[in-house]
Amino acid sequence: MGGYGIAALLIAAIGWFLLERARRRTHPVPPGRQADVELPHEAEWELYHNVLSLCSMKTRVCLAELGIPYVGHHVDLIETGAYENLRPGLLGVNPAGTVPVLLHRGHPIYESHEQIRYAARFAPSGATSLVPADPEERAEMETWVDRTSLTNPLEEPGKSAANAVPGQTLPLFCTMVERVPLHRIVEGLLFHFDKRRPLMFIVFKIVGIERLPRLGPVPAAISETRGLLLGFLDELEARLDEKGGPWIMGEQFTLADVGWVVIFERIRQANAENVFLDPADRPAVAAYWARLAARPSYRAAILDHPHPIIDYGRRRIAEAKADHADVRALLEGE
Ligand SMILES: N[C@@H](CCC(=O)N[C@@H](CS)C(=O)NCC(=O)O)C(=O)O
Repeated sequence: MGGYGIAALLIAAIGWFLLERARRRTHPVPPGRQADVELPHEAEWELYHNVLSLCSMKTRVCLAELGIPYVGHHVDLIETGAYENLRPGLLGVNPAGTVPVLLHRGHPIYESHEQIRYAARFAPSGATSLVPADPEERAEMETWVDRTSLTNPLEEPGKSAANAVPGQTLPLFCTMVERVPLHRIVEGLLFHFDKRRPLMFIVFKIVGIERLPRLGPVPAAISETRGLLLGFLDELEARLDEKGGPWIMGEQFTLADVGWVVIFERIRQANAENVFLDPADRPAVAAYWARLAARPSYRAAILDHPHPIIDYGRRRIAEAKADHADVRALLEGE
């Protein structure tokens, strides 16, 4: 190919990239129900979600607890194999490019903590109430909902248990990404709104979990967030002891409990139950998790949404811990 041919190809590639970038441009969206946005829909309630995403799991648990039927649209994130969230389909539903998005009669509701509050408020009549009737108790419940709300885990890992848990998810990302082709991650490098994430996935794919203990700031992030998460679990243990359970607000199962299901589930997926959920360390928390996992909502929202890549990631972490003392020390804080 001559010089002209190469130049034409280069111009075409740049043109394609600029066009695609414009089509996939993201921007922040305000939280809550968007009264001025109405999207095509077939059911009263619809959910755009991902099997692994913490916030998606939370909204699914809430909908299951309320007995709200919904049409689900699964959206792959790179963790489960592709950047579907960066393609025009999902961007038309959420220009921020994230899941979950709950649709009620075609109006999107953004932010999972807003979605669970909204669903609890507008659930069909006859649904169990997930909010205490007493205003003081309601306000107290809100402080617990905040502890399981994901906001900005990179900048504020200590703000909530949900912000601390992504640090404990890094080893899971590192093993799951073994199953994700490199070119799919490169799509993120071109179009993701936060380039740090695809970069991290590429590095994880290249180095593998065995070299995680020597991977720049990663070990420090894992041990810092482990300490933070253990602090939140200590607080939860004290609360359950003080209230006598079975739930955070006492007898009533509320939105405060919904968020913990998915924190515990993430700990299970990351093969870290012995670090965080040992009954010898926190008996009330361990018993609480057993009660949560026995609820039908856990089956409907989590167990009924399996993905082979999650099981693979969990298994690989177990193998790496068994075979490499430094990986075990990093993940278990010995
Ligand atoms: N604060 C938002 C978080 C939304 C969010 O960041 N979702 C993640 C999954 S948990 C996502 O879609 N990430 C896509 C990506 O980073 O590529 C909520 O609670 O809904």
